Amino acid sequence: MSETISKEQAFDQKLANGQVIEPKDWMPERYRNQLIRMMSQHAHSEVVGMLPEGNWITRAPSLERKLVLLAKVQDEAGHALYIYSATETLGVDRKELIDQLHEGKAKYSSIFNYPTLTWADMGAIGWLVDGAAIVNQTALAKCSYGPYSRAMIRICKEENFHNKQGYQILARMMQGTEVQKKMAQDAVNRWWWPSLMMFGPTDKDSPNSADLMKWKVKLHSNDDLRQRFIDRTVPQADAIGIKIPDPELKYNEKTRHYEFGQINWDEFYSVIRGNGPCNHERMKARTKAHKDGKWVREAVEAYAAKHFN
Ligand code: BYC
Repeated sequence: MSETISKEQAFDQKLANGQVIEPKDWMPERYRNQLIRMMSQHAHSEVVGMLPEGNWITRAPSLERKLVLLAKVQDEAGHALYIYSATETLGVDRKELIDQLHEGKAKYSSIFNYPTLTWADMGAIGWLVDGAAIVNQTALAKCSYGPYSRAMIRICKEENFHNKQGYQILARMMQGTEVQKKMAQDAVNRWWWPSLMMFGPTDKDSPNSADLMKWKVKLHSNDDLRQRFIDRTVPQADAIGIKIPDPELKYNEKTRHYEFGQINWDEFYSVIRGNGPCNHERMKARTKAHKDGKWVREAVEAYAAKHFN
């Protein structure tokens, strides 16, 4: 005799069986809204994330470096498009999400509110920022929402290229002159702590984690992923002679993890509330780009109306 189960029970059972939720499946409103929040923030981060690196395209030190950086920044635009599309499968309009960003109502990753002062920052961003993103996104590639997890699989492949090109920039600089070595170290000194903040507040201060973990959107906590990033990154720093700017960093033979110093959470909250070094500049550049791109959107719409309707 088949037992009828409620929509909620069917949803819970799917999650318990490790099945993926697809757009047409029933889902609790809170699951939908949490995904819209997190995925749209992620898409916005990819868009705003183009600005600090885009700033260096015209100043790349060689044609080869310029080509690589151009390709990387274009990849970030692509990531935003995949994630906006995935978010739209939840029944929300992309324009609405983008308006929220421009009106300062939506968040984007804290990391992109720091300035890129030298060429070595391109190395530090690729190595540390994309490195942190890979750790976070490799986990999200197995999350419970199908369109998001599939977008992550492709994005992670590209992030690996980004990560390697950043590491290679720094490795090369560390084999160069004293000035180049100093520049590479200075970039890491400035990007290390903000990269650790990318994983979000500590588990005890993370209001969204309980729901997201219950629903298997997050498979690991903020602190677990941060630790994973540190454990894989410190040996990479050692290999090229970069010093991690944390006097308390030490390897614990028993736990087989690195112990690390205090993250400045006051700085993190100040940045996400809009008071980081470049928040204002980033939003100004983004809203200007949107305004300047109006004719392109109109042309695309006119073309689509003529040829596809
Ligand atoms: N920055 O409860 P929590 C890239 C907010 S782009 C700003 O732990 P959650 C790249 C959080 O939103 C990669 N805000 O939140 C691109 C929440 O506020 P609301 C970006 C942050 O969602 C170009 C509040 O703090 N990656 O790789 O459970 C060039 C409490 O936090 C941050 C993603 O977006 C932050 N760092 O966990 C190069 C990954 N952290 O919304 C590279 C997807 C926390 O309640 N997102 N907040 O007002 C996630 O995995 C999760 O959303 C987070 C936060 C781990 C970031």
